[in-house]
Amino acid sequence: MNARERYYWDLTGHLVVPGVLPEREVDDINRTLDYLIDSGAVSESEGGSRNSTFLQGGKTWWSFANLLDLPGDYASPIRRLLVHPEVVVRLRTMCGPGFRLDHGPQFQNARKGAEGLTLHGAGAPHRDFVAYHNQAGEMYCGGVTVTWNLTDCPAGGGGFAAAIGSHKLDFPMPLGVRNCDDDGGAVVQPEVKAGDALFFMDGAQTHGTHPWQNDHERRSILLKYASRTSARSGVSRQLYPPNIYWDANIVEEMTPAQRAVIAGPGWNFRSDPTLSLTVEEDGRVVTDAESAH
Ligand SMILES: O=C(O)CCC(=O)C(=O)O
Repeated sequence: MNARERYYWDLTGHLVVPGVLPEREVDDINRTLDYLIDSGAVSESEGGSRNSTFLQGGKTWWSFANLLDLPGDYASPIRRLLVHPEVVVRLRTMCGPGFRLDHGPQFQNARKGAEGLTLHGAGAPHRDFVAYHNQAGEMYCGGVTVTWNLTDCPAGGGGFAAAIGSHKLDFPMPLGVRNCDDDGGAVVQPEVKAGDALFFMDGAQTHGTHPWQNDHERRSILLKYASRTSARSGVSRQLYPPNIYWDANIVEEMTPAQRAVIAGPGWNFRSDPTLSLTVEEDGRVVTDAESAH
């Protein structure tokens, strides 16, 4: 990652690296995606424009959650993306050595008229598992997504959109930015070409999708990486139970509060009150599930 890229990444929260995949590799991946679409394995879903006027459109998204779960030859071009050297050199700087794939690779497609997706993620409120900071010349980001583009996304034609610098913000996101109806020029939808790799601070940067207006399909594959110490989603929910990490004799006699603190990492704990602790007025430490509040 050179000084120019570092500057742009730190300033904006995303980075387009042009021309990473040669045409031959783009074609290989497109063949895999053709197979996926022809076999009917993709699911059609709403884009998530909610009550936005700007983001409105048709229900014309196709998606597939885990492209590693494809038969033999179809998965090979996707596996190569996992540790592509152009990704590795940059993620070492962006997330620190030891970054990992948290979830994906997921396929995202849009056809002409496809609605957009409201913007989400932000520097504030602080969320440790995706937060960005920069100290003493070292950068650190809990969650970075690499989007591989298999078709062109001309600027202004729809696709990935982001609020520049929002990963450093300390103010709540205005509604006009979330729904793109009145973004005051804060949101950009950069040009990305087939074969380019787009990096963005997933969760720290405010980002989403502008409606797809191009005649050709959008085809993007998103790999959701995390720093080694950050567990965002993916399999983390299944890996919470303390008995995955500790022997049965250690876990068996423990109180629910003791079990909560030896459970595994992940951010989904917010929806599971048995995994977070609180101190009651009488000084007892209990899980939120047990708490009287
Ligand atoms: O690439 C896009 O259109 C945006 C994807 C997105 O919002 C996400 O992965 O959270």
